[in-house]
Amino acid sequence: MKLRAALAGILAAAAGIATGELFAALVVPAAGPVVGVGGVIIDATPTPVKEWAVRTFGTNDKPLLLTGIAAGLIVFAAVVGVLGARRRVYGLAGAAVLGVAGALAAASRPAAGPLDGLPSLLGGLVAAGALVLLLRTLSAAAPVAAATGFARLLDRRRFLGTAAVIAGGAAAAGGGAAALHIAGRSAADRSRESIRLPAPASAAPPLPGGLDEGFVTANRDFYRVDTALTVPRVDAGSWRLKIKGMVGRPVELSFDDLLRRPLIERDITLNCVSNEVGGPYVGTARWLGVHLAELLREVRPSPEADQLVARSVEGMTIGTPLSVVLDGRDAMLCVGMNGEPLPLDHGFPVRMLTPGLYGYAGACKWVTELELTTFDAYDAYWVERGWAARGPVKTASRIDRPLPFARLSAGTVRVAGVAWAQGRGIAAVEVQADDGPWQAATLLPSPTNDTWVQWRLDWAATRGSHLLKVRATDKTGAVQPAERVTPFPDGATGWHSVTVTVQ
Ligand SMILES: Nc1nc2c(c(=O)[nH]1)N[C@H]1C(S)=C(S)[C@@H](COP(=O)(O)O)O[C@H]1N2
Ligand SMILES: [Mo]
Repeated sequence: MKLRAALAGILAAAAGIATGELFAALVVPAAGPVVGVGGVIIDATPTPVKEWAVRTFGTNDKPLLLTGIAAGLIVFAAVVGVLGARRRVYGLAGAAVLGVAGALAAASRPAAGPLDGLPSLLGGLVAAGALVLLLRTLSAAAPVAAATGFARLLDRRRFLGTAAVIAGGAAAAGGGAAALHIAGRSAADRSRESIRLPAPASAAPPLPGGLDEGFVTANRDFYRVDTALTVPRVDAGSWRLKIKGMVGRPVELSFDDLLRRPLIERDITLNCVSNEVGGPYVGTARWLGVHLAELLREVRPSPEADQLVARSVEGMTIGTPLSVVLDGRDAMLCVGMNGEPLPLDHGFPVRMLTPGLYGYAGACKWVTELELTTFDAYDAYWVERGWAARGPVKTASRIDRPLPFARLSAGTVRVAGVAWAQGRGIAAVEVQADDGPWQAATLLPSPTNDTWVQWRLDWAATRGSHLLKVRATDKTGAVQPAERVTPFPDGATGWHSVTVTVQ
């Protein structure tokens, strides 16, 4: 009896959630209950926990969060089922809690529309109805002790029959919602595939010869960091960019308007402020886009404005110092990445990119609005969560070869890696084995100061266990600091090291 009641709770919740998801997919595609609740959890998660999750699970952090939500829901629904079998109102209250919590979560999302609470409310109603139907088959039964074997069998069949119908309905609704999402994704894919990017008016210089493999990061290997539980699917045809706020002449641009402007093409390294020393959240691509400073001058920013806030379709906000965007560097609105339209994951159809700033401070993906304002007047998403308002990248270097704990043979060993200080450029990289002297590595040519530099050193490896360390010096002459600090609040520092064994 308890088992069946718990199962009733779980099935009713599944039916409610699946109906809510189907309704959302049909009417308000970005407002599914699960994504709404997940988004609230992500935004409310304290920064240290978030950092730990990104560090520990990387890009798997989101599937893991969804699994966690599902597990929590199953336990909650089972308890509601058992309580509801005792007193119907407990069951109804449980369904109401689910529906209202989902609706509040959806309505509180930064990009929420007026209908976003509806899918969850509908889901709550369906869950309540399904629960009542299932519980009725239980309570209609004669007291178990008095029931004959035959009565008990009939009873169980009534429950199983109702349960099967509700499970089938939930599966159909859930399947329908999933199919609609896949169709939506392929609509965005089709929009992306139909785009022909114009040739740049100002092409990137050809890459210098003699680079090692991996100077440019392939799109599929490019790290991805964002708070979006599902990748926003934007149709380039209906995409618009508003430029507004403290400007003399606000404008609204379409994707074609952007493509009609002279495009620049640049090789730029992008990295995440959350990257640990030696970490993977850095990559280099050849970006194609509109020069942002030129565009901004046309809207005539007020001299009082000092912050450019980029807003994305899913409600992310990223604030960039206006002086940085206008100081002559190649801040861009990107439409292309490595010869293709931007991949969906990397901000299709348009993202911002500011060389020399961490992604959270200058690289808004799926951007749809640029507002000129002041730092006093507005804190962007990550700044509200304690990260530094301005995010210049710190000089960093990484050993990519040999791998940590590699077993090597004595003799000449090639040590190699990358170093970056976008905007300033890298002047030198040095490697130290144990307490030995710092040895100057060879720098491979780099096309501009906005990309990383590949370096290599042939090291005379002797038997034993060794600690290899790397440090870089930027072109202002500043040596990368040895002191280890965590990524929070404005980027990690410290020298990357690997331990190897030489036989
Ligand atoms: N809309 C949106 N843009 C965003 C983010 C995000 O969460 N949402 N994350 C930022 C961060 S923290 C980084 S490091 C870069 C990562 O860009 P990538 O995923 O293309 O590598 O995007 C930035 N732009
Ligand atoms: Mo980031």
